[in-house]
Amino acid sequence: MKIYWIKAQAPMRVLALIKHLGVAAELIRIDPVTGGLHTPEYKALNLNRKAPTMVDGEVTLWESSAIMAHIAIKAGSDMWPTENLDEQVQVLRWLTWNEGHWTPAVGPYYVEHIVKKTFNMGPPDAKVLEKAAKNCVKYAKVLDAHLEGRDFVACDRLTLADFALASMARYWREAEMPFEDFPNITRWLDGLAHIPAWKNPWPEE
Ligand SMILES: N[C@@H](CCC(=O)N[C@@H](CS)C(=O)NCC(=O)O)C(=O)O
Repeated sequence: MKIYWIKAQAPMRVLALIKHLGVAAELIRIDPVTGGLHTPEYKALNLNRKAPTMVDGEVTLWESSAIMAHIAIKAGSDMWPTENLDEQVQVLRWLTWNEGHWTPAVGPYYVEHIVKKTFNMGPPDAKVLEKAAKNCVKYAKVLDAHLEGRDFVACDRLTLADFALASMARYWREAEMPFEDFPNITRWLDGLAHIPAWKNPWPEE
């Protein structure tokens, strides 16, 4: 299995999962700054020109949730439930919510404070952040209420939903996400930080 990755959050979920489950894979780092996502070879694998992309034998996949499901199935892990389909639907619900609501809600903070710094793209844009606050709080309320009395997002155990949702928010302090009034979210994020593969998802280089 080959995983093409850049140092950003969608690929990070996949890298963390691979490490957590001990799956053997060739991890190929791409430099987005020098056009690595726009080469003819990469576009032949992923016309979105985004990372991650997985190639496993005949299967080429993009979208981190789909890649994580493929890896979990292959590893026989119930982080993507395949025996109890009600559980699978619960995980799917949160993976979908992540793409549709959570990522757009917290993404601007992550991009302005973390991505720009990582790739030397200049200072955070205060106007973008000001505009983002209302949406972020709206969806943080949803997640915080759901996490009341829970340590994990779905199925009372670690699933792909935790890695997907937490990836955008793990640097909430540095990214200045307005989570001070959402103690269940910050407790959950701090709890995940105890998982070694989550704490250090990046490959040794
Ligand atoms: N929904 C996609 C998101 C893919 C995506 O947007 N990847 C970002 C990194 S988190 C990327 O490749 N950005 C590089 C660029 O847009 O040039 C997934 O989950 O895989």
